Amino acid sequence: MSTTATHCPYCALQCAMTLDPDSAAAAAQGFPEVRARQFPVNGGGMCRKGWTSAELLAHPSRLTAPLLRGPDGVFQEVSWDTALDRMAGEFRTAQHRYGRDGVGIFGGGGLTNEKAYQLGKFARVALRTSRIDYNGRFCMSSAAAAANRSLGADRGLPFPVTDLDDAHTVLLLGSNPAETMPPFVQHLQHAREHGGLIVVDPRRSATARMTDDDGGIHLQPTPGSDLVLLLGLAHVVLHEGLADLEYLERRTTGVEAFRTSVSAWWPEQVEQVTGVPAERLRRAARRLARERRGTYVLTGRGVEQHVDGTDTATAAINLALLLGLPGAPGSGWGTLTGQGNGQGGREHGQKADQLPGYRSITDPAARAHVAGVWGVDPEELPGAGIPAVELLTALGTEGGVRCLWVNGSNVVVGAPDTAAVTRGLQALDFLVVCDLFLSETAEYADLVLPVPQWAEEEGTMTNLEGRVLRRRRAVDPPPGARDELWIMAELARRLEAPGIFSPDPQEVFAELARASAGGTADYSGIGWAALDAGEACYWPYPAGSSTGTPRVFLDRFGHPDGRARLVPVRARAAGRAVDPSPRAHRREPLHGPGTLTLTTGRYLEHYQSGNQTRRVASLHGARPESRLQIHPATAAALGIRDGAAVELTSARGRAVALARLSTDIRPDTVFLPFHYAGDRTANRLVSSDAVDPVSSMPEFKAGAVTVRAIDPEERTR
Ligand SMILES: Nc1nc2c(c(=O)[nH]1)N[C@H]1C(S)=C(S)[C@@H](COP(=O)(O)OP(=O)(O)OC[C@H]3O[C@@H](n4cnc5c(=O)[nH]c(N)nc54)[C@H](O)[C@@H]3O)O[C@H]1N2
Ligand SMILES: Nc1nc2c(c(=O)[nH]1)N[C@H]1C(S)=C(S)[C@@H](COP(=O)(O)OP(=O)(O)OC[C@H]3O[C@@H](n4cnc5c(=O)[nH]c(N)nc54)[C@H](O)[C@@H]3O)O[C@H]1N2
Ligand code: SF4
Ligand SMILES: [Mo]
Repeated sequence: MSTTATHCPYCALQCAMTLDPDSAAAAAQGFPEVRARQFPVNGGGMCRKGWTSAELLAHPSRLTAPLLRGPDGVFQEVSWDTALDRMAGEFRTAQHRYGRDGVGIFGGGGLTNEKAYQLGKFARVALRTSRIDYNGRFCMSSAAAAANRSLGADRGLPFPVTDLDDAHTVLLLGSNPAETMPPFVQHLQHAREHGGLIVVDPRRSATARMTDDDGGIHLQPTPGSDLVLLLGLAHVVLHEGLADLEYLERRTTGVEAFRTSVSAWWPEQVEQVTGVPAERLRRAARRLARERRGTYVLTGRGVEQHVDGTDTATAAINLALLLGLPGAPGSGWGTLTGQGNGQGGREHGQKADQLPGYRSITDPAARAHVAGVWGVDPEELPGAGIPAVELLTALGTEGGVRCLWVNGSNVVVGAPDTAAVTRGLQALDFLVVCDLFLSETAEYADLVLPVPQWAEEEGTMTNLEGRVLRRRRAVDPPPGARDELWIMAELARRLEAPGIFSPDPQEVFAELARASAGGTADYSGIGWAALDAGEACYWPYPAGSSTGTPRVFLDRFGHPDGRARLVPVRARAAGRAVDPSPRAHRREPLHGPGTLTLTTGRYLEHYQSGNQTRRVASLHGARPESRLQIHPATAAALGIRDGAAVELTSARGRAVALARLSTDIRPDTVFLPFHYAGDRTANRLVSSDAVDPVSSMPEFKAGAVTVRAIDPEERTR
């Protein structure tokens, strides 16, 4: 009777679920019963994380009161008034001392649209700081930059997921949905049965294994060489006359410069750089070009989280354009968005250079429009801030942020070079963290504020298809928790901020819709009533529209001339251009002798920094340890046995893990999950020195490490 229809708290698939707090099972377990609900994206399925998500609602280590660090360094529970007075006071002091940019905000792609929007507004209007960015910078920024540059708009999947149900050929680049979005795999079934699943991954991942039967193709390049692989696929398509010339003529610009840019990349040259056999590459290209309708190109973090991630994502779009896929019925290009609200979270102003509706903060017309909605003078809005890596590396320094509010991220585990991040957090004058649990980041805070969880709040989320969904409250939050909209309203009052900061999510959504009007991500026609009625609200959904836009780009691309751009991109290794000439066709070794390439990623059972899933008993039980996936031949050469303790060392630091020998990985590559804390943290090894020049994405997927067996005693907690 009292069941609530909502969506999973975790990833961007946003599987539909029903929560029942009153069933017999709920009474027995002490938290709501979770049931999967029929919905197009999940087809009634869910993964283990979704099934166990409600366990955290009643978790004993939930934060239930504001915690202020006392002079003795110990957290003490304080009242909300004390906490907010202090927070507002610290903001004021830091801005008085260091200027407006002395205060910064770090948001997250898991926040509802309302919270993400209000956070961006709070930064620009209440604090007037430019220093705001968020963890989506580590996630979707390369794919977003590429889509904006090539297609003029960034909606992760520009078509409904269910369009894939009819696909006969799907190229999946650096994406492992069998572990990262298990119910999504049902949409690949048709392609799989037709021998058309092509997976590009240096590991024989759970997804790559799906190509084993039915004649699919697994291409296993060395990490970070995907750009070359894509140039090679484009070369074959052009050389063999398989490009869709009519489409290129009608819908794109730049084809001639593009042709020149790939001309040297014969499959044999590509093989030298990537290790992918030339014939397999040709086979993949021919399969992709077989029939336009039913063919899709999709990317994931494996190709995007690199210093050349934007160019690699661009190369994937270029290939799709050559084949005539984007915006053509029954075919397309897309990227699989990651976090629960990774799509909506990148549209409404958490990003350093952005205003709501996917507008640019440097565009005078956008500033005027949004300032009008906010009731402030456009002159008062700050300019563009700095991206996450820069923001985090300058914490506590001259000219850097001195007082930081982290809301929806666990940077001590999820950000690159965690030792440097930790030093930065310690150098701050004041750190506030809002979270559900005392995360590794919150442990460094001066003030920790407890917020409600997904099933305790109302709001909206935008899933990986750009479809806006309702998140609904099924149970009350713990008495001491307060949601961020209320927190921002209280702070705005204390800071005497202009404009309105409503604590009511429905009011905030209505304002967001107005602020987004006329922007790329236009929500102005979406009302909560339509969302509650279960309508499929895909953006752009301008006021007056009755359907929104399930498929963008059908008639035109987002650029003013309506055409897509073929953007020529060049292959680089470690910052140096790769020479495709036959004489120099070996790629410069990325790393010195004795080093292995470290790539990082995910386990099915854990979510991101693990702050949530490491607390779920059955998930922790299934994956209690970080395991280094290493090829048996490599392990043998290093004297490493299966299950042995190992230490990884990079230029940045060291981390420990247990070895898992597996022939599913290239001998030159090792894989580590990034879900673990302390000395297991993979990001202790990841550098923040080099970032993608366009997106500021760090290199998460191709680092240089040495590995050695260690005495189990050395593997301390
Ligand atoms: N279980 C689980 N699911 C999740 C999440 C989670 O933490 N846990 N997080 C969510 C989020 S935020 C995101 S962004 C998505 C991410 O979803 P995915 O993109 O699927 O996740 P990853 O495991 O990071 O990377 C995918 C694959 O890329 C491969 N790879 C590594 N380096 C390279 C390379 O250089 N080239 C190529 N071609 N492949 C490479 C890895 O071996 C891995 O199998 O997952 C979402 N879903
Ligand atoms: N080495 C390596 N590093 C990576 C990646 C990789 O592949 N390899 N992937 C990157 C990617 S794709 C991503 S998305 C990032 C994620 O990086 P993180 O930001 O570290 O990810 P989460 O663990 O999701 O952190 C979210 C935090 O917010 C809390 N939280 C949840 N809901 C709410 C809410 O409503 N309000 C508030 N205030 N807090 C909430 C959670 O408890 C958690 O502590 O990691 C990146 N880091
Ligand atoms: S696939 Fe994603 S949305 Fe679906 S149940 Fe798993 S974590 Fe939740
Ligand atoms: Mo992500």
